Amino acid sequence: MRDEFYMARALELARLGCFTTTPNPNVGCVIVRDGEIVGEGYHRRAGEPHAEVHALRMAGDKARGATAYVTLEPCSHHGRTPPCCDALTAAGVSRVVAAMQDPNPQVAGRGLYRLQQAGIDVSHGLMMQEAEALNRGFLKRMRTGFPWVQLKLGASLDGRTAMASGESQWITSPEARRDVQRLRAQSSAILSTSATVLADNPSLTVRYDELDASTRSRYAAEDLRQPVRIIVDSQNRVTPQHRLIAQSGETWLARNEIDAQSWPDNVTQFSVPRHHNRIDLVSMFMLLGKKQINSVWVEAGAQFAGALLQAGVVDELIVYLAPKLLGEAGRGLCHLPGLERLADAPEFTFSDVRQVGPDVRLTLTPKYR
Ligand code: AOF
Ligand code: ZN
Repeated sequence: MRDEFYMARALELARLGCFTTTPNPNVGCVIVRDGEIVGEGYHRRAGEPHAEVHALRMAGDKARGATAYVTLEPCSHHGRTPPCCDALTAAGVSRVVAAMQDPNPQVAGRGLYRLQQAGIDVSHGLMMQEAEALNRGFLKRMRTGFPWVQLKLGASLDGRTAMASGESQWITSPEARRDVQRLRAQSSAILSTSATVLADNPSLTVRYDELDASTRSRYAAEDLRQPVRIIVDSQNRVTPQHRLIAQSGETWLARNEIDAQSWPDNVTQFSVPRHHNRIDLVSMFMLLGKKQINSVWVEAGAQFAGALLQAGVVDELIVYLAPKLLGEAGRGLCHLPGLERLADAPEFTFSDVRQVGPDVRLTLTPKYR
């Protein structure tokens, strides 16, 4: 019970890094001696000290004989920073409780093994589900090479995204849009398509003053990070004049062929193999994984939403439903060409349902067959 209390605190600390650590995971650490928390820390940004180092610095001499609770196996490699398992050993910690192993092939059990070899009492698996939920993107990328993909959709009660005329702005509420800002801010990248860029000319940024107050209390304005904007643009239709090109942070254009125009320094084109004259989505996500993108937040139209689902690359669907009816002439949520039999209809399970302002947010997991 005590162990769970301290691990819950370590998880809470780890969450403070959820807007800033990418491509690194969120990790928290609590050091306890004689029932007293003597050190605490979390990983804030790649290149900065790991959670354990912050906690050990705070604990100082009190780390000797103490228990360290960490939400992820302490690292054993020299990355941007030296191995945490050595730091814990040098500080004289006598017990380490990890919520889960680090699937990073550079660590993968070696951190725990080396602590054990140093005579430290080591265990793992405490509150593992919570620890998994903390780092869906990092863990999926380390295990499979692919990023974690969330597809956002917004619709009326009858599943319409726009009137027949295409008029679509503000179907969902300001509260839903604030929620989207927070989820964008937690993602490594925001992905959209040239069709959306040409139709709406969006900026696809995180706007600090549009985040809700509780998020702002955990995420300082000076730490604001712009997720990479990724645009699927197989026909090279995006131009340097589109609004997102002028935004701070990076923009990556996924294209079949790279053009010779001059683009600002923060814009990169990358070439992706073709699939039926379009971008091959599986290859693209694999490339994004190689580029250390942990998680992708997709905001696009019905065509692309359908293509992602049919390619089987969606990990989670986030649907905001507004309590309005747009009628039968309105445009549908998802374009699924070739779907004729009910038996072939994509199916999902609800993992969360909650009200956001006047709207409802549904979180669903696809059932891939
Ligand atoms: C830990 N504690 O707080 C974090 C860990 O480049 P580096 O040195 O920052 O190493 C990054 C890797 O270290 C990352 O891929 C993951 O395996 C692990 N992250 N480990 O012991 C931490 N952030
Ligand atoms: Zn480390």
